[in-house]
Amino acid sequence: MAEIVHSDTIRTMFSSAMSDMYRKEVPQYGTLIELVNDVNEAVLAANPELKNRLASTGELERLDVERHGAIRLGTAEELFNIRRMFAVMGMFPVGYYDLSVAGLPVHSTAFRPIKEASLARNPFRVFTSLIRLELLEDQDLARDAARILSERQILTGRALELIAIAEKNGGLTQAEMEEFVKEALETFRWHSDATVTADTYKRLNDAHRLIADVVSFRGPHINHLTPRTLDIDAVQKGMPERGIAPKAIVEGPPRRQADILLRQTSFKALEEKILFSDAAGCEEGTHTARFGEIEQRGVALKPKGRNLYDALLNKTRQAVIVGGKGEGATSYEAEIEEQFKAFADGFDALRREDLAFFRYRAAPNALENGNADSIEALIASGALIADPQVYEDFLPVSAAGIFQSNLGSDAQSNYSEKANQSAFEEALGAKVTDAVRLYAETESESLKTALQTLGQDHLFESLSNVA
Ligand code: OOG
Ligand code: NI
Repeated sequence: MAEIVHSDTIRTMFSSAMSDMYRKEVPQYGTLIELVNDVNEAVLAANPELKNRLASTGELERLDVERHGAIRLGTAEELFNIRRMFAVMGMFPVGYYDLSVAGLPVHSTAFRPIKEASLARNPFRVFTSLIRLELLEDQDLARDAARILSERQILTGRALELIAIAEKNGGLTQAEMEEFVKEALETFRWHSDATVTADTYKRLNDAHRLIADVVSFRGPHINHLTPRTLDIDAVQKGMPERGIAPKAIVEGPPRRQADILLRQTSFKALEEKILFSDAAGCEEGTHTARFGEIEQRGVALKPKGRNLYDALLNKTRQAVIVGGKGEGATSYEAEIEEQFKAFADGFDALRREDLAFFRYRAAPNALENGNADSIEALIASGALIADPQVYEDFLPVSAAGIFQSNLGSDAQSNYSEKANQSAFEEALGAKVTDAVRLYAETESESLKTALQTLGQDHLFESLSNVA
C-alpha cells in the first residue's frame, strides 16, 4: 500500500496553492506580499538580535510561509464538513469568538495546527465564521436565506470522498493529497455569478452585508489572506506609496519594545462586478467582500496579562471612538499608547510579572553543579533560557474592527444576543480547544524538560502552578 503523507505536508501544499489562487484573483495581495517581504528583510538586516531570537525559536524559517485566511459559512452542516476538511490538513478548531457583541451576526473559531512541531513547520490558520440567522430581525428573510443555503453544497463530491478516505485510512497518499488539494481549493474560489436575483441580494444586503456575502454565492470564497510582518507600522506607512489604502488604525496593542498578542491592519475591500441569477441572466451589480490584511505577532499572554490587555483596551475605547471615516484616529493612537504604559514592557519583565507565556530550554553546554536555588537564578546564570511563545490565535475586538472596516460604516448594530458556544460546537460536531491550555502545556512541558537536562528537577517539583 502507498505511504500516507503527513498532514503538515498537505497543509503546506494547500496554503501555498491558496496563496497562488488569491494572488491571481486579487492582484493587490501580490503587491502587499512584496511590501511585507521588503519590510521584513529591512527589519532583520537592521536588527541582528531579533534575527537570532527568531532563528532560535524557529520563527524565522516559517516567516515567509506564514499566512492566515478567513471564510464565512452559512449552515451547521457546512461548518461540520469544513472541520473534517481542515482536519485532513492537520488544522483543528481553537477558541470561540463571539462577534455579536460588536453587532455582527456571526460567531467564529480558528482552525489551526496545535502541535508545536506542526506550528513550526507551517502555522496556517483560517478564521472561520458561521452566520447566525436567528439574530436577524426579519425572520421571514432568515427563512428564505436558510432555504437558499440548503440548496448549495460547498464541498465537491470528490472532496467529500477523499475526506472519508482520509478518516478511514488515517491520512492520504501522495496521489490522493494532490487530488484533495485541487478539490479543496474549489470550495474557496471566488464566483462572480451570484445564486440569487438582484432583488433577493438587495433584501439580504439590507438586513446585513455579511448575510448577503454568505448567502448569495455558491461557496465561502476566501475573503483575505494575511502575511506576517515584523514591523506593521512600516507596512501601514508603505501601503499608500504602493497604491493601497489602509484602514485608519492598527488594531490591537500599541507599538512596544516586546510585542504582545497581535497587531493587525487591512486595506479596503475591492468593489467587484457580479452577475445576478435573474431570468434574463444579465443583471449586473457590485459586491465588496475581498480585502487584504497584515499582522504582526507577539508573545501569548497568560490570563493575568490578557485581563490587563482587555481592561486597557476598554479604557482606550471608552475615551476615544474612531469614526466610520477614520475621524479621531490620531487621538486614539495617543490614548492607547498612554493607557499601555501600565503594561510592563520587555520580555524579562513580562515573564517576571507572570503576564506572558514562555518556552524554556537549557542553554547549549550549560553546566550546573549542585542544586540551584531558583528558576530566576538559573536564568540569571544563563543556564536556562526563556523564549517568548508566539500568539497563534486571534482577538475578538480586533476581528470586529477588521470586519467593520471592510463592511463600510452603514452596518447595523442592533444585535444584543449573547455568545452561544454550545450551539456553535453542536454545529461543528466537536468542542473547540482552549488556546490558553495549549500555551500553558507548552510552557510547563518545556520547563520540565529543560530542568531535567540541567539536573534541576527539584525546582520543577517545587512549582505549584507553572501556568
Ligand atoms: C474575518 C475578520 C477577522 C482577523 O484576522 O481577525 C479576521 C472576516 O472578515 O471574515 O480576519
Ligand atoms: Ni484576518
